[in-house]
Amino acid sequence: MTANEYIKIRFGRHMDQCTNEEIYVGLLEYVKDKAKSKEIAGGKKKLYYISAEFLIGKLLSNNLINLGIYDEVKAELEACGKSLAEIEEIEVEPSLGNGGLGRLAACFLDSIATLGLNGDGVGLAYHMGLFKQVFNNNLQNEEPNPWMSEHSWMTKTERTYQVDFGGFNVTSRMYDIDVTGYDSVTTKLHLFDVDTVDESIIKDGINFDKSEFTKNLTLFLYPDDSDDNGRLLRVYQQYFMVSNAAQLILDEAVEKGSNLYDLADYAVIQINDTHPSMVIPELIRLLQIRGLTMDEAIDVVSKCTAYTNHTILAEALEKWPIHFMMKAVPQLMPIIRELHNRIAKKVADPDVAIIKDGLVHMAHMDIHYGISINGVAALHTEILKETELHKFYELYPEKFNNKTNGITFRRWLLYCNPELSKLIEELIGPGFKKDATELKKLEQYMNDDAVVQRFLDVKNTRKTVLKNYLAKTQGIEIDDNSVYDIQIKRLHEYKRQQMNALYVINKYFEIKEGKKPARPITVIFGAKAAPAYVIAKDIIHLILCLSEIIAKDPEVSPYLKVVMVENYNVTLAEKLIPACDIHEQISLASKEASGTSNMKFMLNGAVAIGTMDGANVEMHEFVGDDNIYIFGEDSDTVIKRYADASYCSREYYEKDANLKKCVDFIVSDELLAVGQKENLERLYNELLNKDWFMTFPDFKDYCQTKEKAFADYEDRLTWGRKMVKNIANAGFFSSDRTIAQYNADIWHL
Ligand code: CJB
Repeated sequence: MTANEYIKIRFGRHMDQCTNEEIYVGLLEYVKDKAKSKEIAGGKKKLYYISAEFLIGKLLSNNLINLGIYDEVKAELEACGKSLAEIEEIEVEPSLGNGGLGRLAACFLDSIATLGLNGDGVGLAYHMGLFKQVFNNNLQNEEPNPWMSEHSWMTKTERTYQVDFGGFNVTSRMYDIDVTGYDSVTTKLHLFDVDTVDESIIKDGINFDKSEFTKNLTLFLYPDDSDDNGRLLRVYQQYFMVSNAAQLILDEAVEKGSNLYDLADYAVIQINDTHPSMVIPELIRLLQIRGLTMDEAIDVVSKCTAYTNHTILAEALEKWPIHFMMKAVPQLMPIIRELHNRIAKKVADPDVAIIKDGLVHMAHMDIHYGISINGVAALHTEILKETELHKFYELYPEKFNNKTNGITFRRWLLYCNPELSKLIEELIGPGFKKDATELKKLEQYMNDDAVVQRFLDVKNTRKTVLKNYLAKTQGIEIDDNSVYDIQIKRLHEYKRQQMNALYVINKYFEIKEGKKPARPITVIFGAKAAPAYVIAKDIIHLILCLSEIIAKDPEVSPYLKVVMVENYNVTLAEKLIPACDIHEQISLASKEASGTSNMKFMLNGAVAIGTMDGANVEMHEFVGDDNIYIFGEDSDTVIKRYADASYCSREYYEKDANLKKCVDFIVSDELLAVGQKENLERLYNELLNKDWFMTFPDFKDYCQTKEKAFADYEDRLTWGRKMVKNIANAGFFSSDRTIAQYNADIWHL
């Protein structure tokens, strides 16, 4: 049945008589039906990918592509004067993630289904998602980001569980979202929720009564944790997620014939960062209830779980105070103590203990009681082994392994850049859609000027698409003849948006002094700051203030434009990435575990300016010095600087007159005229007295390297060759490769 026929039955009218809303609902149901027909019984063993975040993005087009009906449906719509792009606008993007970790989980689900593996995602259905970012007076404000609606990709299931917390319990319900593989099977993302959640308790932005846990449990992702009730709520959320997951895992295993002693033959659990770590004691607890002894339960669970580390930043390696755990999940503490004691008996070193100084170290539990620990890029895994988790590596060298991240080429090439996808297909055939390494064949065209020109033409088309999109959706005007220099990622000091802002200031001065760039530059930022992360919000404030004063300055504005897109999300990324010329991957070396936007940009023919950090290192290896702009100190130097505590930002500031001038501009009259004194002074002082992520030592090299990139950009064909080289070498970064490696080394499905 065609979409048109389906809609006719559903609404009693032909598509051309339906409203866009009706067509959207019709297509949604049509796709769900098609997806259902591709569900498989599944093998004996199943992967459960548990994650606090699944940043899935809009699903309509992605599903149409994966089901192989995109062109057909698009043509049907066009035949009755409708456009798929307009229909897509009706869909609300679910905001179930924050950044790379959540988007990675979504890419992984796509690849799991595409490879036909028996694996599901498990997470939570946050009613208001993360938050919606709104700018007022050059400041970030937070608002709820509702996305659930009557007609939804989520399907209510009959599966409900009881989850007991200290002092109260709730009944959960499971909702499913179909995950369609590309020309393959359908798997599931299971999202748990509670009926008692009450959206009306949200007042004034994203504030709500944090003590009403049955009403607020699944309201928001990452609720503010700056006070005790907020932190407690996060523990409740995590336990709610894993208790549901554990009950589901055991039930499904038993349904398939497990006697529970052989659970590892039926289930493997990937713990995505430490948020789902409590699944270990929870499974042990449930197995004991089902008749196993403590020894047996620990033995069984230790064969089933694997942990992925996504960061070496201490703030993200969760440690929960015992008194929180006693209050929230008292039933788990005796088990955690037992797990701790068993390790303590074998290894005296407190650095590897599960409980230390009144805190439960979630990652330590994952490492001692799991089968695998992996980092997410080669450098990151080496740093884990050599530095951050060295003592664990000495204990369990065989458990450590690397799985360099990847991205799904369906969303990040076929869907978001149809023009590029078509050109590639014309040149090397359709094989790259299933086997990304075939992109390498593009290298044969690097010296064919006519072909290289076509890549440049596609880029120009996409730059105009972005220009029109930003004008329409955000009221932002940009010049599509300028160089698009883009940094989009969570706002965090280690990612160093502040260094990019200092570069903007540097350029502002240069232009004022008469040194005009060969071509106008558009610097685009997109980033949300965690609501309680004060300095991150100050950096957003600085960028928005810079944007305003530059736009108002007739001397500078013809040559430089600064844009901060509002509420950066997957939908915006899909427009920004294909249009980008130069992408910023400028984290302090050692701190960005991998990065995944770097891979998306590379695939879409943008050239990186980056430090030797995360997956940039592997990208550099593939494309060579001429096709990526590397700058800055390397991770060894940085790690040493931290170790000997020798860094003093003020020394750099005093020594480098240009740096000083740029930093001082943050608190200049010009900026204070459009910005808030408190915010700008706080940021200025932070940089001058701390600069914890060492922007000053890299600043000069950064500016010089950017100048080189802008100069090179003017030789258009040479630049085009760099683009082709990047696209041709992006194949390694397909999440199909990453998932095949997880399966071969860890899951064994
Ligand atoms: N990451 O997005 C997050 N959130 C965290 O709390 C910790 C790490 C990111 O995970 C990505 C996927 O592995 C990495 O590419 C990225 O470097 C890391 O910051």
